[in-house]
Amino acid sequence: MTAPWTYIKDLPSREGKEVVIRGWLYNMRSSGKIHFLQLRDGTGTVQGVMVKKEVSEENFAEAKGLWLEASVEVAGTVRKDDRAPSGVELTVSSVSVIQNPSEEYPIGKKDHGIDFLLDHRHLWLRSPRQQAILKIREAVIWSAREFLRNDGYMLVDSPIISGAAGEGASGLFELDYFDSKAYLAQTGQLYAEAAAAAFGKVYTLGPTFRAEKSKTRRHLTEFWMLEPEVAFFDHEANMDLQERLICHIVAYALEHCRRELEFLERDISKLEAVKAPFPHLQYDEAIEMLKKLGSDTPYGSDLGNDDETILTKEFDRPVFIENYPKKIKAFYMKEHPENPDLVLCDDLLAPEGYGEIIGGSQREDSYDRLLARIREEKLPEEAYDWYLDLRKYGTFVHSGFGMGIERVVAWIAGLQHIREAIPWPRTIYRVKP
Ligand code: NSS
Repeated sequence: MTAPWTYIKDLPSREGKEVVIRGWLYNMRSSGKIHFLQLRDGTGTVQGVMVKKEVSEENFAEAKGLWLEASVEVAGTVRKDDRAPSGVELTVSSVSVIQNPSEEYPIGKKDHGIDFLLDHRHLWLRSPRQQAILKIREAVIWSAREFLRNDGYMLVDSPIISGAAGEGASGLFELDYFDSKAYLAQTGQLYAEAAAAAFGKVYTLGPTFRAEKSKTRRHLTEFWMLEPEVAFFDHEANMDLQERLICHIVAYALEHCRRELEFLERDISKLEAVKAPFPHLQYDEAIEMLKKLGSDTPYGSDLGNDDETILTKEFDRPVFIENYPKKIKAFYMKEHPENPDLVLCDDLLAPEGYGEIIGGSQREDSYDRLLARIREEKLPEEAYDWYLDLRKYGTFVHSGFGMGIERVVAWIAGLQHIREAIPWPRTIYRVKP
């Protein structure tokens, strides 16, 4: 009888047992009498020790001819080994080759340029660094959803093909939609607002698209956004939710992704400092502070990328910037009750130079003022008739925000560039693979 197929992560509990593992050869060393096979199966890695005199001659020779990334089924006995990271290794009794590549694996040990690696993203995903990052991404999404669900939020999916711009007319991907035009969603927000009137506490989660020509380490043309929207939450309650959500995500990553964070050499003490309460700056205070830090961004302009970098290096935890001038923000934001030139909104900026991870606001709930804003911005009124209906039939104070998944992952994982925070990055010059 053949030994049972076992995942590498489960090997420590199978000491002394015979097992079969299925996976790939990611490295090999050989002394002539012993092959050291480095094996991985997606759940972990283990060293297989194949001793010439303990296996058949043909099988030993066959193993020697394996190229990196050969797919294999390896039978052996699990042995305790204190030097191994997982505490075990595998004494190999046989290697059965599923497929041996006929040429050398393109990603070697030498340093490859970023374009080469991105061209080979389909293979690059197999590297330990990319696996660590994508596990952190999965943990970010999972922990956010867990937090929201436990707090009574319902996931309501929003469409990707839409007839109206969610964030203003610039940066829209337009597509031919039979006899008319449609757009790829820039945000699920407007739909989340409608859902909030049905379910109270909701969120959307999905890919969003921006035809932005920004070639920065913070911008993708396709990125994932988590967007809570809450009935009867004002601006203050909205920021409180953001703070609690971010604290939960960071705490979850510290608890469940410690190995990945250590592998990435993330300074964990910096993440441990992320505790409520987060500091708050009003927009004008942020501009003043930036001036002192050497920025020449004038009052009335949005913060630039460099502004976000220098400002957030001053903080050890995320910082809220509140109440921006109306003229640089989206049409749906509620006017500030004490200053009609401002809107009730916030951006949450991650520390250590990372910058904006969340943009949120209280929404304009007056039909007349919202219509006036749509006209002011010269947006096509007929595309927003359904959105205006929300203010016609039982309008309500409500607020929400969008958290950029890749921005949060890049910050938590300590990445230089957002492109590694998504399996298949889409940027101005890249739609393949
Ligand atoms: O444009 S946002 O600031 N806000 C919205 O889209 C609102 N409609 C969200 C809402 O209130 N429901 O984008 C929100 C976040 C922003 O803070 C970033 O974290 C992320 O989305 N974001 C991006 N990530 C990657 N690449 C690009 N281009 C990008 N744009 C925004």
